[in-house]
Amino acid sequence: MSMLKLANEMKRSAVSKVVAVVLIVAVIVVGVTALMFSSTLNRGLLLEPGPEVPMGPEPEVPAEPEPEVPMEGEPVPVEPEPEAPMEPEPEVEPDPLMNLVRLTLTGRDIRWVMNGEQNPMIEVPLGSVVEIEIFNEDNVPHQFAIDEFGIRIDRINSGESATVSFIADSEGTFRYRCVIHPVIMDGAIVVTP
Ligand SMILES: [Cu+2]
Repeated sequence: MSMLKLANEMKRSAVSKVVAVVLIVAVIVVGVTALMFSSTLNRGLLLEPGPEVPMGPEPEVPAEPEPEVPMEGEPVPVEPEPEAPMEPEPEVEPDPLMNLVRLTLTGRDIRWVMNGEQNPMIEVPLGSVVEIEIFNEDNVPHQFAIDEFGIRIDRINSGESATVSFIADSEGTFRYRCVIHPVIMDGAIVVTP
């Protein structure tokens, strides 16, 4: 082999070596770059929010209506109680236990007549309410009176009538009469116990 050939061979060998080194370096660079890129990618993946895990829609908690708490100092409205209907006060009525005696007395022939009897004796229980309806069939006026019970009604003219009532609250025998004809229109009322 000539010297030139050898030189060429050496030169070719050197070139080969350089190419090899360059290739190696290139591979290293590419590899490192790839690693760095990978690392960056991983970091990025780590940092970036992962794929969203599909979460079911959050169950809506129904908001409980807050009980209305009256503010302090605020007047609490008080519902007015329904007014009880006013009951009318019962009118004072006569004691139902009280005995009511209804009588009819007629002035006829200048006498007091009851059931055909002239100037009859009238008996009533003590404490009874005595109601006497008086008719005047005579042509003259009559005037009924019982002094002990303070009764003296107005004159009853011919053909007219009147009613007198009183409580027989005294026991005994009393005189009833006509003020105008006291002698012949005179009877007794007996209040019995
Ligand atoms: Cu008379």
